[in-house]
Parts: sequence; structure tokens; C-alpha cells
Amino acid sequence: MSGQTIFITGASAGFGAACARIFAQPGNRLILTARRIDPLLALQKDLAGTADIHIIPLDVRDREAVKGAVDALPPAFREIDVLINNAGLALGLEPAHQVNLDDWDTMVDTNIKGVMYCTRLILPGMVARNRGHIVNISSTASSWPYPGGNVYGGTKAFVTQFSRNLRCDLLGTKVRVTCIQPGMAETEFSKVRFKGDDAKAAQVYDGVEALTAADIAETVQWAVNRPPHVNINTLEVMSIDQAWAPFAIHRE
Ligand code: NDP
Ligand code: 8X3
Repeated sequence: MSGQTIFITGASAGFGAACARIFAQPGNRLILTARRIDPLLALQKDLAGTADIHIIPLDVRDREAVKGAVDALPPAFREIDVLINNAGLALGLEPAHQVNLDDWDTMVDTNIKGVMYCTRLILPGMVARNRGHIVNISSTASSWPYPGGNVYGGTKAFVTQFSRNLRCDLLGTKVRVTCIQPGMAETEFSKVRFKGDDAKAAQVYDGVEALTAADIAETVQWAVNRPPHVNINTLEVMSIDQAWAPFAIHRE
């Protein structure tokens, strides 16, 4: 499908940048947002001549900034067809009793509040036009606990349940909601989680054929390109090299 206006949060790296690349087709209009402007400028340059691209430096934790960005969209970019709520992060893997409380705040503010703000500010236009699609990037961590996943998994459980509840509110409209739950994917995710420790980040993917950002972008594109009457509710996607573990048992 072309001729769509697509708003992507966290487009400076990983899944968001891959979504920008895959949706960069003639007739599409892309709104690419993230805090770092340089990678957005590089992406815009790379994709020049494909879609029409509008970039916005935006921290999704800042409610007024999100409102300002949506209100100030150029006329050609105002009628958003697809919102990809992708910006997010994990910080740390410490157990709950040792964690840095600021890290928990950052994850809640980004992964929960950022999704709330972008959705609440962009959804009214979709409802008014009776057309649109919200794609929320959750995680396997929303369903499957692991040591050190504490608040990160909690924020993604919010994203999954928020997506389902949005569908309930939107029943009777033609606005679709999809929740994607990726497993381990090699992006900047682990570098961010381990606060710039490249060696520690590389260990996560060592010997594993992890998902790529392009794999997830293709999944998003597939969900968006279903016929308008088909709503893909939830998709869990893992690398062939990842599966679940048995229950952990503590023995004295
Ligand atoms: P990356 O670290 O590669 O990309 C994260 C993106 O989010 C960056 O563009 C970053 O941009 C943006 N971002 C972070 N904080 C903010 C903020 N406050 N405001 C605006 N943008 C922000 O990670 P991924 O691409 O892997 O992650 C994308 C999403 O996928 C996240 O929600 C993550 O939780 C989720 N996910 C990742 C998995 C993985 O294994 N990689 C698996 C499952 C889910 P900038 O720093 O420029 O602001
Ligand atoms: C990212 C996948 O397993 O690191 O959401 O939580 S995981």
C-alpha cells in the first residue's frame, strides 16, 4: 500500500529506522522522530527520492513536546494513517532490590508514558477520519518473565494490554491496533541496556542468529498491509535460536 502517512517514534536506530526504510516508498509520507537528530538527518538523506520525509527531534517522555510536534506537523503530514509506537528501552539487568530507581523511572516514562502521549494525541484524527492503524512495539518480555526483567517486562506488559484495551475502545471504528512482541533482536538495544558497554552487549548475541531490525520492520509492514477489515491483534516473533526455559527451582 502506498499513499500513507506514517509516524514513527524511535526512528534513529533499530526497528524504527528499519520501519522507515521499509515504508520509504513513492507516495508515502514519513514522519521520523527520535531524540538524536543526526541519525534522523542521515536517514532522511539516505531515503531522499523515495518517500516524502519530515523529521522531528522528539523525546516521547515530554508530553508538551509530543503535543507541539503533532500540532506543528506540516499540512501534507497531518493526516496520520499509521502510528508506530516503537521508541523504548531497557536499562540494566539488576535484581529489583539493587536496581537504580532512576532507570525504572526512565523505562516507565519512555515505554509507558511515551506510548500513552503519542497515542492520545494522534488517535483523535484517526477516529475523526475513521481510518488509521496504531502499531505498538511490545516484547516477549511482556509475557515471559526473566531475572532482571522486572520493570522493563512490566512496561511491555502495559503496552500489550493497552493495545488490547484500545481495540475495545475503537470497536465500531475502522481504526486498527496491532501489538508486536519481538524476542531477542540485534539492534542498539543491548548497548543501551548496558549503558554503552559494547563487549557486554555483543555477548548477548554471541553465537546466536538473532532477529534483525529488518525482520521486525517486515512484520510491521505485513500487519499494516492486511486488507482494511483485517486486524492483526498480537504477534509474537522470535529467532529460531530462542525458546522458553523450564521453571527455575531454588534448592537448599
Ligand atoms: P534501539 O536502541 O536500536 O532503538 C531504540 C529507539 O528508541 C532509538 O531510535 C531511540 O532514539 C529511541 N528512543 C529511546 N528513548 C527515547 C525517548 N525518550 N524519546 C524518543 N525516542 C527514544 O532498540 P530497538 O530498535 O531494539 O528497540 C525498539 C523497540 O523495540 C523498543 O521499544 C524496545 O523495547 C523494543 N524491543 C526490542 C527488542 C530487541 O531485542 N532489540 C525485542 C523486543 C522489543 P534516540 O536515542 O535517538 O532517542
Ligand atoms: C527485548 C527482548 O528478552 O531482552 O524486549 O527482554 S528481551
